[in-house]
Amino acid sequence: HCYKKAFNTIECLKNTESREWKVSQEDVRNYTNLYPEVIHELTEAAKQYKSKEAAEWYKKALEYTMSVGSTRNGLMVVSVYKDSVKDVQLTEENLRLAYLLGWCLELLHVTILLTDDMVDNSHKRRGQPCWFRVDGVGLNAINDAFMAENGVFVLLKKHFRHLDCYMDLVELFHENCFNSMCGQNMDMIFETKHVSTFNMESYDSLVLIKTSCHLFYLPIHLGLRLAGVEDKQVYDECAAITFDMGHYSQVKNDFLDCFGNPAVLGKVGIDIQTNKYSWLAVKCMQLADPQQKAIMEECYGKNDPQKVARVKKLYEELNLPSIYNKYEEEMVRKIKKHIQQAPDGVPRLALLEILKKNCNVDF
Ligand code: DMA
Ligand code: MG
Ligand code: MG
Ligand code: MG
Repeated sequence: HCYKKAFNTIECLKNTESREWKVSQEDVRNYTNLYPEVIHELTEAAKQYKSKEAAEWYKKALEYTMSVGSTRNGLMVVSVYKDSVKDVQLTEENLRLAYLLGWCLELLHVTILLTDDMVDNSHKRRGQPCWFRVDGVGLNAINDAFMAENGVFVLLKKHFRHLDCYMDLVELFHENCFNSMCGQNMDMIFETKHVSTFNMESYDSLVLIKTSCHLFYLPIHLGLRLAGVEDKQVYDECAAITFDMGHYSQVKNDFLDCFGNPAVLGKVGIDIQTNKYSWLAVKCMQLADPQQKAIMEECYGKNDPQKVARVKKLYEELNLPSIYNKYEEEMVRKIKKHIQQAPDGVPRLALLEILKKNCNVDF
């Protein structure tokens, strides 16, 4: 029920839907069609130095984690690119570069998800067991995450080296990967904090770095850079918008971890058991009276079904689902307004498209 309600915010965006989106069905098809080629190129790269077995393993890991259906992340790059260049520049060759850059982004995303699931001790991702839980994989997944990350630079070198923006693209990947990993590290450190110390200010700084950087800042800035945008104001404006998008997206992720339907999400939430610095826990501590705080202190972060159920019940007693819905509505409205009022040069249609699509899908 809550899950359904959380999606009602899409209503907020309905009146922008009539316009044509930047990403067409043809883009989705062309982008998806590149998948075998991307896998092939990466596998071939791994085959150098006569490492046939390693290449086969790499292929298996990539095919398992970089699903052909996960187009959302990569297509953000395409959307921004298409919205930032003149129509005459939309040649087959240029679009192909945008799709390839999208796949590079997906590869970095896979890197982060691979390590995230190990650190979070998760069970499922995108509807299947996490890669490290697959028979015979285990800690090899650490190496696979490095392989995925470095695959980004294999593809960049092969396809983008001749372009002026090559070094900027490389730097964007390096910087945002570094920032995201700092964020993941912070997430792990925050997990050891006592729930009585949870506060919104720390939550905001965590989310900015762990989610916004790779999920929104990177794809949007890659698209701008590939398009050759030089206006600093455009980059700054986009950065501000991506921070809010990241916040919105992580709060949603935290909410659904507890109140979402695992069958729809493709993963099972364990934020309560693992003492996560989740928006729900932070909000709960903000609103709780001393008695309710005591319940949290006793039950949060414990791997005990009864205690987990008690925390969930407390969240409901404090009306967190409806507070969440209000947060979501206000945030979507704020981001939408920010986009609409952004100066020319900012890819407004692409950003609205990203906002809309992000309402439907999780990581
Ligand atoms: C951080 O949040 C996510 C990433 C991928 C930086 P999380 O661990 O809550 O994500 P998820 O719920 O998808 O595991
Ligand atoms: Mg996780
Ligand atoms: Mg995590
Ligand atoms: Mg989560």
